[in-house]
Order: sequence, then C-alpha cells, then structure tokens
Amino acid sequence: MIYFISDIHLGSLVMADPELHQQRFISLLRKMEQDATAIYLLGDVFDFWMEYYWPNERHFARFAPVIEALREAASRCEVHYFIGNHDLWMFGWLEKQTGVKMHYAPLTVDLYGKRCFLAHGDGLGSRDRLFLFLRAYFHHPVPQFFYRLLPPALGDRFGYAWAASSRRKELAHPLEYLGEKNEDLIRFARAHEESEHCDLYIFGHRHLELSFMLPSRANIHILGDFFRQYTYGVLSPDGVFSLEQDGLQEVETEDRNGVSVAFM
Ligand SMILES: [Mn+2]
Repeated sequence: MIYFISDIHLGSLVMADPELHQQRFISLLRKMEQDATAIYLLGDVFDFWMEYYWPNERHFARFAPVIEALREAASRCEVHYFIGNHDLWMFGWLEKQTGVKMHYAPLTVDLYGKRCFLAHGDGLGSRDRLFLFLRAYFHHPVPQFFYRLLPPALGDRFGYAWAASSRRKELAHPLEYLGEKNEDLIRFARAHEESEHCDLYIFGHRHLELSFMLPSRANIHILGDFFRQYTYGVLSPDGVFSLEQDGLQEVETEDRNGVSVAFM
C-alpha cells in the first residue's frame, strides 16, 4: 500500500489537546507502517515550522514523539515529506534527524503503474495575487535569513499565532467546494493535462475531500485534513485510490461530474 496524508497542522494553538492530536497521528503512522511501501506526507504536517540559526529546545521537546515516529517509519518504508505553506521553512534538520526524503517542489512519479502528480498544492492554479505575493516572500532567502536570526521563542510565538488565526477563521467558516471553474487545483490539473497526462493528481492544502475526474480520465484527489476530518488517501497495488477516514469506515466522496460515490 502507498499512503498519502496532509494538513495535520501539529502544534496548532486551536487544538483542544495538542498532545492527543500528535498521538493520534503517531498511531496512524504505526498502522500505515504495517503494510506501507511508501508514505507521502503532502505538506502542512506542522502548523508552523521554522529552523532558526539557534537551537530550539522547546520546539524539539514538544515534537519529540512525532519526530521519533517519523524516524521509525522511515526505517521501515520510504517516507516522503513535501513542504506545505505552513512548514516550508525546512532547512535539512528534520531530514537529518529522521531520514525522511524532503521535497520542495511538486513531484511526478510512477506508483503501482499509475502516473502520479503529487504536491501540497498551494499556489498551483492560484489567481490570488496577495497569496502569491506572500508565498514568494515566504520562500525568498532574504526574509528567511532574517527570520531565522530571531530568538526561537519570539519567532515561534509570532508564527503559531499567525497560523492559528487562519485555523480559527476556518473553524468558524469551513472551507467549501467552489466549483470546478474556481477550484485552483482543478484548473491547474486541467492545464497540466494539456502538456502531460497523469493518471492521478493528489493534493492537500484545501482541507476538503474531493475526487474529480477530468475528460482526459485523470483523477484529482484532494486529501482533506487530519485535525477536523481525519482523512487520508490509500493507493493499493492494483492501482485503486481511495480516501479513508481514521478510525472509521471509508468516507463518502462526491464525484463532481454527477455520479455520487459513497463508500461504506
Ligand atoms: Mn493546510
């Protein structure tokens, strides 16, 4: 089996019990390890992650259990870690500690005979100029250099507060499906199909579960999240992809081309 999970947002200030949340993710990782040939973490695993020039003992102590679980998972199967828009400030520390393979850009790869396009998804197909500007700023080495100079306690306080403000907005108004013309990732995949065909597009970022088939028969899957919906994706060796929910049966998904598919 190959597993895909994104948007866990570990450490978020809006979690009622952040330790329990971390443990729930660790339990799922352990379950996946049983039959996984690979685990793909598609971004925003952490609600905020910054590797400063100084040691950040508090941060590392807080996430010691999940760091250890990632190390163990990576010793049993391939573990791929894609940066998201909350945990993009990875500069090699986590990779060195755990043995996960970091990805700083989307990846096209053959998995069980399926051509797969994998990415967190932020910025792809986006027409939101403010978001794109901020994204370019956050990815720029100059502001990164200055942020990394901050004392970790100060930088983290600001970073987690910033991240929590978007989580709070979202909990008040859960993100909704905008329709195929307005969903950036659908538009992105549609354009991508014109130059290169992939069988599967797997994304995170949107915090909603979605399966959508393009006329080229490419299937787009958006994974949901692991703080409210607790969903993740599974690709079986026969090339069948499904969305599942932790601790429950498979979740209902909607085929937006009109056929509603419910798994029980
Ligand atoms: Mn996210």
